[in-house]
Amino acid sequence: MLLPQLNDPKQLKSLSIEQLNSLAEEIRRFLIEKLSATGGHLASNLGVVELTLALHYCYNSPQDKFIFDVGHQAYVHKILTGRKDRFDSLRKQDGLCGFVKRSESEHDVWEAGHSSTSLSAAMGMAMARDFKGEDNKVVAVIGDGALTGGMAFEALNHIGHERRKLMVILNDNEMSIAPNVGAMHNYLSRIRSDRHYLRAKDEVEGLLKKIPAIGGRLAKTAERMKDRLKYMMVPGVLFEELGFTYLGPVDGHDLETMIDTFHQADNVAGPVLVHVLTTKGKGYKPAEADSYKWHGITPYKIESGQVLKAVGNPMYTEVFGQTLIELGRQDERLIAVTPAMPGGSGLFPFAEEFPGRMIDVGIAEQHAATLCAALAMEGMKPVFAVYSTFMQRAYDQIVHDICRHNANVMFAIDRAGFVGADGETHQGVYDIAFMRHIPNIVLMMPRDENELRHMMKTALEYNDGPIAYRYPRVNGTGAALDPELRSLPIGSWERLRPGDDIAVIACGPMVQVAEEAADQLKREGIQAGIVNARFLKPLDGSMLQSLARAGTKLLVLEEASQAGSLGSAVLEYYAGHGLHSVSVELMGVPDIFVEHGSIKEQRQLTGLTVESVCGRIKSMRAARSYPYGKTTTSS
Ligand SMILES: Cc1ncc(C[n+]2csc(CCOP(=O)(O)OP(=O)(O)O)c2C)c(N)n1
Repeated sequence: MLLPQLNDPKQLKSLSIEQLNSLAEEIRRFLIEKLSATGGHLASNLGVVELTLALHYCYNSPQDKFIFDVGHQAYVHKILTGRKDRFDSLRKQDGLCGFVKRSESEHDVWEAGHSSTSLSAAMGMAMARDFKGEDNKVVAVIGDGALTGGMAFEALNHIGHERRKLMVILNDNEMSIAPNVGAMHNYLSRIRSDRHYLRAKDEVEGLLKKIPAIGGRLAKTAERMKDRLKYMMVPGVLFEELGFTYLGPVDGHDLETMIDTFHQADNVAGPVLVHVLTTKGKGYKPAEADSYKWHGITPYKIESGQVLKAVGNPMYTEVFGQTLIELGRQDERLIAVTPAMPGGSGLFPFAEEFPGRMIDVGIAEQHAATLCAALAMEGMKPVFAVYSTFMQRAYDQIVHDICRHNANVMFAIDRAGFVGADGETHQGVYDIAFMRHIPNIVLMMPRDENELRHMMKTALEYNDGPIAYRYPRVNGTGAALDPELRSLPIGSWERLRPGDDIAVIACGPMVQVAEEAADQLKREGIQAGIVNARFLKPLDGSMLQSLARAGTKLLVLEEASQAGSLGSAVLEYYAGHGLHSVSVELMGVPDIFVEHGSIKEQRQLTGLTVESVCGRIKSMRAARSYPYGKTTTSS
């Protein structure tokens, strides 16, 4: 056993290829066992065991910089850099992060979570190195999925132009989370499958030079023929034309070849792209057979591969997916657009019923947004199905192409609120703040899955511009689902409970938290009102006016960044209407990045719990009010 003694990647350098291979097997067993208890990104990590070993064998981390795109495939790197003993805490509160994390280790030099940033980061580090006159290596590891992201293309363009020394390892396993899509993917597949035609570029050029020169017009034709031949025979010529030296494709599970290829890459002066072919899920049969399912997995039984899932009400995502089918039957203009998350967004059943009406554009949120704008302007009914966190990428396209055009795009914003184990890079807590100030858009959030269905109907029938519904990554409340879908009046809130002199204005799952708090307070003789702020934009002005007239103290409760979200909107409303004496307090996500843990823990950490709401309401009742949420406890 080599793994138990391994604490520093330098130890790898004295190992033979044979030993490295047996270490690879130990690491696989370790991953399969540890993740069976914690869950995590198993398939991606099983695929990069040899690749990561070869990197640490050939280079000297942390002087040499390894940048992992997305950062979900860095478990092996963590094991090799002294963190194997912390794997029981993977993705748990205060435990090992599921992504690269600089505070964990000096070997973690670049953090991510969102894809396609690694090449820009590598370029920045290579430039800084050159400016400082240093000579360390910079290596970016990017998957074929992450390569579909626009940022990656922007960086390739720049790197190829600058021609600085850096290495890009393209980890090609043909999968994004779902099977990879796109023309680049098709190109890589051709390289994979046409391997018997492949020759090194020099060899092909040498061959072509042997064709005797001829004069005149014939020569031009011959030159064109030579170019064609080169394109047919040289693998990766596209990357060569972009300014990279292309090496590969190499078998990403053959350590010896990979190490040789890395040494070869070291002798190249400018940027090198090493194309590595790997099998996602390598070494664990269930994961190899269905790497989509095993990309990110919950705990499982090792022998059977049976996944242990908590039972509960259907998730909001599932209700969305099913309801979209109902709506798709009603309106054949409805199409769903996903940036590489067809499964996570619950769209597979829709795609099955309506082949051709679910469009996976790859990891391309910006493109997806603008595509939706154009589809809408030509009379289609696009639903942009996107996670709140990844939508951040498309902010400009939402402003410039969707909202400015007032295009009839529907947004299905999934994972709105805390997301749990994926942690700070994935929290869906900013979209209210970065959407609600954009002219033309309507923003909704349902308090339960039944209301989500009505919101989806509302969105489909709304023809006055962009409209979004956002929903959380949790199980539904178990609410009965109305068979008939209806449109909600735009901007209408719902008064769920009357109160004495205090009311909670809440949205989404926080409505349930408010209800539980109100139940608890009722037992203590306090009647707290509850308002379901189901429209985050426009607000329900008449409800806000009537609350103000009644002198009700207000607590705005939301699982979204306190700065700029619903609470801010309410304060702006009262300020804008000269209602300066209304007492408003805010409970939302404070000004911090909330790390990995369970959603429950994340709510506890930020005070979005029944207990905290009860405490706040009591203190509000005991306080003398001042305008704009300032309060002071009466003596
Ligand atoms: C901007 C952005 N959109 C979507 C995702 C969700 N996502 C995480 S990993 C992944 C697939 C990455 O595929 P690839 O780079 O090939 O890595 P693999 O897991 O196959 O090794 C996707 C779509 C993301 N992390 N960032």
